[in-house]
Amino acid sequence: MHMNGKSKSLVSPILNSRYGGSILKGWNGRILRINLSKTKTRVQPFEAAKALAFLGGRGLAAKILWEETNPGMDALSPDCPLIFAAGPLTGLGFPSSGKLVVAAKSPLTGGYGDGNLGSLAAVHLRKAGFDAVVISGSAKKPSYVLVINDVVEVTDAEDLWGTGTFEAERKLRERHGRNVGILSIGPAGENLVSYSTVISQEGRSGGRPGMGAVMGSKKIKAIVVKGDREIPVADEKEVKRLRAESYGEILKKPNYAFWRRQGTMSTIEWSQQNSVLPSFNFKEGVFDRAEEIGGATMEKQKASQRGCPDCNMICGNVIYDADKSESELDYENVAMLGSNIGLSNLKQVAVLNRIADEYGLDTISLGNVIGFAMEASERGLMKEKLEWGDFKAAKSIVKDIAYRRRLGKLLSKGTKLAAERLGHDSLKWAMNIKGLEVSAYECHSMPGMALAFGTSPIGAHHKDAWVISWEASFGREGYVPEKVDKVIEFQRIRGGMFESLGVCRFPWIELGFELDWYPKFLKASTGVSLGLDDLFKAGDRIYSLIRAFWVREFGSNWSRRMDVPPARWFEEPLMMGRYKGAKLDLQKYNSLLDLYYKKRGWDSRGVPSKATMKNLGLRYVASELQTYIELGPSA
Ligand code: PTT
Ligand code: SF4
Repeated sequence: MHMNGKSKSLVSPILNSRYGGSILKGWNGRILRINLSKTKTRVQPFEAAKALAFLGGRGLAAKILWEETNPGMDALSPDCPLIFAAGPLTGLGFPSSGKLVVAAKSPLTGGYGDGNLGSLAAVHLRKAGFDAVVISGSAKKPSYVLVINDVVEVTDAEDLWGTGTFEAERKLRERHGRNVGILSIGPAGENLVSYSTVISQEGRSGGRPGMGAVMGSKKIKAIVVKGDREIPVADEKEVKRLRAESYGEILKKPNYAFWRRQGTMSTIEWSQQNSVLPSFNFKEGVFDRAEEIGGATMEKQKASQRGCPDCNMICGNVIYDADKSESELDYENVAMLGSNIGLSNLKQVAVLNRIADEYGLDTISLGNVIGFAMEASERGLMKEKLEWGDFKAAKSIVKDIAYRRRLGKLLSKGTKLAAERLGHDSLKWAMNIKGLEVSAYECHSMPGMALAFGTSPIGAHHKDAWVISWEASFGREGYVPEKVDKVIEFQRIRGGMFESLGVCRFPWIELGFELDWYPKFLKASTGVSLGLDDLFKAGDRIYSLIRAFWVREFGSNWSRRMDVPPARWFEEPLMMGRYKGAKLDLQKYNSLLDLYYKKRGWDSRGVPSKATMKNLGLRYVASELQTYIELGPSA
């Protein structure tokens, strides 16, 4: 093993390899456990029954968090585990399968938190023989974890602490070679900013609800992983055949060429046309200078393209920013750090985006807190002067947030806490749900998307149910049952299946790559025949388990109000654009929420009933949950 001469190993390097692995193929059947406080590593089996019920990725992470946390635990305490979980399709070379989930109790929301990122680390983790790595305890001093197949070390990282993620990754590559996977945190994670994330490959970020801070609280700067083993599969010939055929199928999709040119960036134009581009802290859904930050403008400046491993749709578009550095753009980043704060110079937006990656801050929450501060300043609620679109001020706030100083200290805890401190009516326009800031879709006239945000398992994130483009064509302003069905359908596919199999959802959502491929991939690699319905049922199981986690955390403070979006969307109509005058109706939103609960088998508080949990094989969850809150027998 290659090691830096100056590094010191803090943990016995040889793993206890007593567990040979899964009786099923496809899964490794092994979870790497690292306890930093006890300086111990071990391999825990990931049993077949658990794998079949929870698949991997988010499902596995939710199960571990349910079992290994107690309600009320400080998310940043050493006992709270930090989980990196790949899925059974990760690392097998299927299209867009280089993904993993990073999960922990969230220091931002106090509930379940996770994120999904594409990284070589996902592929290497699986090839090192693991399905997941779970880190608990805390190192005594800054360290990084090095996993090379079965050899694990926790190594001194004092020379890396304080560096940005790009520099840390560069240095670690110099030390361990180009062909390793690296996940790191920046100063924001080290300083425990509540929405700090884990970064990889200078432009992949995961774990919006503060997974970076959880890693920082354990004093872990980075995880470096290298694996060169074959993952055992059930039918090697079929895996090879499916791989070749499916990549070819993606190339044939009509939207492929355009996607390669613009990736997610064309959503700026789409959102503007549909009056859902968040502008001026979600006050409006149109931005008069949207064109300047749109996909077409990006294309003219595009310098190169990057992506996750094992993907022929690579979608990270790189431009040179105003500081002449490379910055990888995506829709959410540009909307939140552009129109939402009134900034229309793409190169300046790209600077904010790049430094967010270097400090390791989530761009969505960042665009929200900056927008919130600009609005507070405009209303005269704080002494700092912050004009809409002021790039210089925004840039210095980003740094202050990462180091938690001056105004950045208040903003480093997210909009909910900032509004609670600021007072007046600011909670109404602190754009978060359950404490997680809303991602870049304005919902004054989109009740279905508002419901998707309201019922997302991590707080207001779009990844589980991006129903907005369907809703725009279906009939946007109606409060009809079809919208509830669509939210649940998408949550099953995106939030359940994709998050747990370890694959990217873009081939399906952006190009129409058929869902039927995934059961085929799973059968060939694991030998197990799980149809889409089985995968959706696993999704429902995972959803109810995560909901139980939230309810257990909040106990008698849990309320359905936690599934309701901020007051701005209900009380302040849009003042501009085609949908001028539009706002959501609270009573009607609540009737959609009631129907959603009913269809999920949750009661009128949004708590899964005993019967629902029993049907999903979660009887043990119900037994425990009812020691915290009374459960209804049926919904
Ligand atoms: C994701 C969220 C998103 S969703 C974006 S852009 W998007 C923002 N990206 C950030 C970033 O970049 N830097 C940063 N400092 N903060 C950022 N915050 C925001 O984080 C990403 C792609 C994208 S680009 C999306 S939609 C899809 N997301 C997937 C998902 O969630 N699951 C899945 N199975 N497949 C997905 N495919 C797509 O992946 P979070 P990535 Mg991200 C720089 O992590 O916490 O889930 O928040 O993963 O590897 O960067 O790929 O218009
Ligand atoms: Fe990553 Fe984009 Fe490929 Fe998805 S489509 S795996 S986000 S590069």
